[in-house]
Amino acid sequence: MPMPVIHILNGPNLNLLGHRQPEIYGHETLDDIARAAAVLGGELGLEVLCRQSNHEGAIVEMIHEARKAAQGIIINPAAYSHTSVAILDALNTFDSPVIEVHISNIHKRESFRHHSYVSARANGVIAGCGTEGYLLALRHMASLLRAG
Ligand code: CA2
Repeated sequence: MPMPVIHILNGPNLNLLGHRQPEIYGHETLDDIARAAAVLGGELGLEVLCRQSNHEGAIVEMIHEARKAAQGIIINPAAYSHTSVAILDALNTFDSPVIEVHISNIHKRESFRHHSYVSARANGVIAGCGTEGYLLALRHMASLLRAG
C-alpha cells in the first residue's frame, strides 16, 4: 500500500520564519518545520511535502496539484486567510481532509485577523500553538485518514 501523501502549504512571508519577528512566530525556519514534519510523517506512515509561495494564484495552483497528488492538505494561508475567496474556492474542490494552521493565536491579535475564509472549508483549525501546530495538524490528519 502506498503511503498517503500530505501537502503542507504555506502562504506569503512564511519563508521569513525564524529570520524576522521571532517574538510572534518563533525561531524555527520553514526548513526546520519541513524536516520535523517529514520525521513525524515517517512515524505516522505519511509522506509529507512542504511548499510555500508569496503569490495567491500560485497557492491556488498548489491546491489543484494536491487534488491529483495528495490525500490531505495542511495549510497556513498566512495573510490570505483573511482575504482570499480564491483559496477557499480551490480548497472546496479538494475532496480529502484540510487542516488550517496559524502559528500565532489570530483571535488574540488585530480584529482583521479574527476571520479566516479558509476556516469555512477546514476540517480543523489550529491557532496559537507555535510551529508545533503543524505537527499537531499532522497527527490529527493521520487520525482522520485512519478513520476513513
Ligand atoms: O499566525 C499565523 O500563522 C499567520 O497565518 C501568519 C501570517 C498572518 O498574516 C496571519 O494573520 C497569521 C503572517 C505570516 C508572516 O510570516 C512572517 C514570518 C516571519 C517574519 C515575518 C513574517
